[in-house]
Amino acid sequence: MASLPGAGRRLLCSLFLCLTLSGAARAATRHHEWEISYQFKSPDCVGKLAVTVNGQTPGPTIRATQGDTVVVRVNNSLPTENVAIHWHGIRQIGTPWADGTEGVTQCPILPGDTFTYTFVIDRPGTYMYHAHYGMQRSAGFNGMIVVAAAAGGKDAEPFAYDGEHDVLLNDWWHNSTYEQAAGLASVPIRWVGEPHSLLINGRGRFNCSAAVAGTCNATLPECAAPVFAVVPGKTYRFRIASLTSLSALNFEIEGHQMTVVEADGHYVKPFVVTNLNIYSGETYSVLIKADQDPNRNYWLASNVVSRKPGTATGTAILSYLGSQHPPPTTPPAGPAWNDTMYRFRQSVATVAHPAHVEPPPPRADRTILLLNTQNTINGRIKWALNNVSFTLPHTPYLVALKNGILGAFDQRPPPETYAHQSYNIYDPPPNPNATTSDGLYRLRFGSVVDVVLQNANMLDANRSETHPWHLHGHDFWVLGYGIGRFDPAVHPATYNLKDPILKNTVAVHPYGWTALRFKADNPGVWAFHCHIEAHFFMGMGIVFEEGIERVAELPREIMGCGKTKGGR
Ligand SMILES: *[C@@H]1O[C@H](CO)[C@@H](O)[C@H](O)[C@H]1NC(C)=O
Ligand SMILES: *[C@@H]1O[C@H](CO)[C@@H](O)[C@H](O)[C@H]1NC(C)=O
Ligand SMILES: *[C@@H]1O[C@H](CO)[C@@H](O)[C@H](O)[C@H]1NC(C)=O
Ligand SMILES: *[C@@H]1O[C@H](CO)[C@@H](O)[C@H](O)[C@H]1NC(C)=O
Ligand SMILES: *[C@@H]1O[C@H](CO)[C@@H](O)[C@H](O)[C@H]1NC(C)=O
Ligand SMILES: *[C@@H]1O[C@H](CO)[C@@H](O)[C@H](O)[C@H]1NC(C)=O
Ligand SMILES: *[C@@H]1O[C@H](CO)[C@@H](O)[C@H](O)[C@H]1NC(C)=O
Ligand SMILES: *[C@@H]1O[C@H](CO)[C@@H](O)[C@H](O)[C@H]1NC(C)=O
Ligand SMILES: [Cu+2]
Repeated sequence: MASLPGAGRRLLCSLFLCLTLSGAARAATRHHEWEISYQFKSPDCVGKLAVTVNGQTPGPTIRATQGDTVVVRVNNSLPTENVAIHWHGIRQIGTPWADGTEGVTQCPILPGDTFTYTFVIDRPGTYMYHAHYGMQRSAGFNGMIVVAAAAGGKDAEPFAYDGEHDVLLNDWWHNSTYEQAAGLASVPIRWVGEPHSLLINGRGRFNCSAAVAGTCNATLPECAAPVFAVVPGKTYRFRIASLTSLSALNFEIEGHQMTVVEADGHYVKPFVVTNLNIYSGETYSVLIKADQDPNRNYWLASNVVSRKPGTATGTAILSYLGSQHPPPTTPPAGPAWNDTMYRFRQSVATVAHPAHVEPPPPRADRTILLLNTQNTINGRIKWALNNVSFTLPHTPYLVALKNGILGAFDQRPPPETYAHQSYNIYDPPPNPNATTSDGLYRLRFGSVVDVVLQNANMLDANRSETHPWHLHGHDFWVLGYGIGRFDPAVHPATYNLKDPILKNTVAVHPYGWTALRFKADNPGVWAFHCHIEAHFFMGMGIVFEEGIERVAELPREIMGCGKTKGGR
């Protein structure tokens, strides 16, 4: 790896930080030791078991500088549960085995086992990490990765600020993830419903009079509102990340306009909003100026949009006073939850910063159209792409493909398109029966791939949800959005090929479509899926392989489950 110390370089080491110095270039190796365990927590004042990193939920923020190598040694101290950790937004160039996607890039880390993730962070920006095993993410296993730009490099920020705050948004249920997962797989489905609370940096506030007696304590410091201190007249960068399991959110800072400057690690042509829509798996940076009356505090608020809300506003305090004193107002309730066009406009407005445009290749070598539908299979509710609901194999694709293990997954590739001229996206599926598959799409190395995600009606009449799609191992150019039926003969002519933003997660709006382009130039096997925890669990994902022959020898630690070479 480029940033490991080489001959002729000086190595400076403290306990957890080594610096490699060679001329002006400076890359550090940042070591972390993580113990994953269950702990009793009360993030919203209601006690519950949570999966924690070194006793915390959210876990510690990883801070690094572009070019650094991050080493995380993980001890799985969960007594009866596997673990895998995904580094969301980090492309894992040269280290596809460190992507942390159970079933795709590695076997799960067993209880009592230790596993070390080592990867280079090649770009500045705001990223996240979270569990990628079953529905474990929603048990509290999540955190942020904040990467500074290399000093004086070409990726230096095209904006200035005086201070910085990190905001991790989430939703939270009192039901265990086991109850939730078993409920989703039940016939009939037992749906957990809207979140009990919305969390900001792991804190929320449930109304204790609605809780089971003895489970809720509103005066616990653990669930006190987070406080973000500001000094009048200064400009702050807020890094905002969402790892919700279900909810699309709208975020605002009462009385303060926000200038959007970064999305998923890429600089945005600045635009001003009073409310920011943020979908699970996305990150944004906004700048705010502390220019309001400094004799009071203001609310930070997150509200559910896109689904009919059943959860109180998530709140925190913007403090001019340096105190926890609650603002004198009621927290803002956000925009109308069903105003799709308002959210659509923000999506369209998010384009690359003029000084940081990376033009996409002018045309694609291959186009995959994916119809997103809700379906039934043997009476169970599922999600499917082109009528195929995804299941994870027991042998990780990366291991099966690299080591030539036969019969580990369905060798038939899933369909590349659907009857796009005749399918009525506004009606429930006329025949909702779909099939399951663990087949994957194999991409020619270096080819340019377009994916168009077409949203449709769910099983219930007149309902279509927002799906935030996340691609591992790449950023994609967001070429266009539409509402209605995508027509391959018409809409590609409307694509933004001039200054599209690069992202790793993008919304597909209700009854809408979203078109993406990426280059299949990162050897490995990469998941592409809806970032709603329940939707991926119910089959809403696919997998791409590219350049497997270029992947270096796999570390043995990722193997050992499912079929093994020479084994059964
Ligand atoms: C992880 O496990 C190893 C081996 O059992 C142990 O030496 C180390 O202290 C543990 N680290 C943490 C953070 O628990
Ligand atoms: C969630 O917990 C509540 C209260 O214990 C229970 O009534 C409900 O059935 C649970 N939901 C699921 C999906 O398990
Ligand atoms: C909490 O719930 C109780 C009972 O349902 C209700 O009377 C009260 O207004 C609620 N408080 C808040 C702050 O929502
Ligand atoms: C609630 O939490 C506070 C602060 O930790 C503590 O002093 C109090 O005893 C708790 N109340 C109950 C009923 O446990
Ligand atoms: C949103 O829902 C309300 C009723 O809850 C309805 O009056 C309104 O027309 C809807 N708005 C849109 C944009 O669909
Ligand atoms: C869907 O599949 C079920 C069996 O799981 C079958 O009973 C039902 O008739 C099928 N529905 C249609 C419309 O084909
Ligand atoms: C899905 O499969 C069912 C059953 O084979 C079929 O009737 C239906 O038309 C298919 N739907 C789509 C969108 O291809
Ligand atoms: C769905 O919407 C259409 C058109 O607005 C309406 O005619 C129909 O009654 C609605 N169906 C249901 C089940 O609400
Ligand atoms: Cu979804």
